[in-house]
Amino acid sequence: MTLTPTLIEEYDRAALNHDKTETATFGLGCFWGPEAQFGALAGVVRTRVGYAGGRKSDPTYHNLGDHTEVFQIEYNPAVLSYRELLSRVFENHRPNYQASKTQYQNIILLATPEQRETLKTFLSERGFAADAIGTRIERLLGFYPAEDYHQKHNLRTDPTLSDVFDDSGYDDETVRESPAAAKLNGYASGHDIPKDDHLQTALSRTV
Ligand code: MHO
Repeated sequence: MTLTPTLIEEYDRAALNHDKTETATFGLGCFWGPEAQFGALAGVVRTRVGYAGGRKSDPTYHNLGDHTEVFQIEYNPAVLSYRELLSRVFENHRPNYQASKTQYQNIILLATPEQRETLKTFLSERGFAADAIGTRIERLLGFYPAEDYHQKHNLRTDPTLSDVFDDSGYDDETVRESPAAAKLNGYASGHDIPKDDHLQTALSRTV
């Protein structure tokens, strides 16, 4: 089996039948890396990158105002919990440090009271006081998707993978919202993707 447009389309169609997903939003520096890393995880269905945490309306990469680069993941809570996501977020940054540039700050953007509760418990178990760490913790008030060329950035720079999406006739928005693209973006960045995944099988037989 090789990676084909049909395989990608079938993978994405199957993802539509997933149980309800939940959405989590974090900032951990330049958004390209964490979008790929978290996109590779089992249970993550979709990813996108964007700008949040500030007040400026309609920010763009070159006119960001007070916003921060963030990544947003849609995940299946039956497979992956918000708590597990928090564990990974804390493996991926130093809570006692903060970037001086707002663009690259570490930030946890809470979307629901449940997320707030889970974070509170998580922090107290780790011995952190929410107001004593450098990591920003705020309510998610808005999310502005970043420009298309930032979405699935690593996938886009790998023609052997991105050509398959072109052959499927996917436009930029479809790539942004594609579950297959989230996984393959992780793969393109050197992350393992789930072993029981048809995409992984296709890839392991092409290389
Ligand atoms: N301009 C930097 C960071 C990009 S990130 C989307 C680079 O090319 O690596 O801020």
